[in-house]
Amino acid sequence: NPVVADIDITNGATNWLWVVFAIMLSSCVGVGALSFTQNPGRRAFHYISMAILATASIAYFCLASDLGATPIQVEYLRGYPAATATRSIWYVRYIDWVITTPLLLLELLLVSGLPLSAVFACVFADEVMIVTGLIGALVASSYKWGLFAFGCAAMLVVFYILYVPGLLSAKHLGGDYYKSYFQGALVLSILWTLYPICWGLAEGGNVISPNGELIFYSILDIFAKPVFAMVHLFGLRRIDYERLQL
Ligand code: RET
Repeated sequence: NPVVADIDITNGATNWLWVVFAIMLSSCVGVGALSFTQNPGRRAFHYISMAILATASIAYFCLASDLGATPIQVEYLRGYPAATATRSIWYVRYIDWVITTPLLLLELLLVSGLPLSAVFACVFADEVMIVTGLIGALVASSYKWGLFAFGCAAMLVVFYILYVPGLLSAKHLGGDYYKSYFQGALVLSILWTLYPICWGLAEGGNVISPNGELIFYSILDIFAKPVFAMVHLFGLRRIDYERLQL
């Protein structure tokens, strides 16, 4: 097998990654400041958002400093079907996701009024999704697609809980709760669906370069973390919090 250049060169995306780091850190501080405009009893969602944004800041610090990647043998390289090469797999992003995606779900599900058992079921499916994605990314053979399939099935379980029992329960809480919850669930599910697409093109199929992958995921992360936090926090201004168990 001919050896072609390893596709782990990520120069050039680095400045952009520092920009994303700054966006995450300043949003974290911004949400903290915003929390002071609310009564202490209405700050739980700000604190969850701050935890998410703090985790993302550290993850982007690692990405921008070229930490948290490992070379993995590539099975298929576009243009070089029989080539031997490695690709940088940024495992650090999965460490971020395994912490932040359950918190994002918690932020949303706390508005649904679902019982703790349903919240845990959803968080469990979410963890299956992230961990299978990580293992799949670290596997060189095409068994990675089996892990990817488990991950996608787990994401469907998450969406089922959000849209079936979640919506029903939010409806019981009342119109304003329902509006905030539905808006959050819609934004979240549209954005989350784009992550496995990026995975398939990057870690999975090696169709896009690691630079392209860093840009793709980082734009998604900006929408899924700071932008989602803002949309959700402003959406919550219309509810009275009295029916929530925080
Ligand atoms: C993977 C691959 C396995 C199949 C699926 C995936 C979905 C990942 C998602 C990640 C969301 C991350 C967020 C980060 C925070 O900003 C693991 C890529 C379904 C949905 C929201």
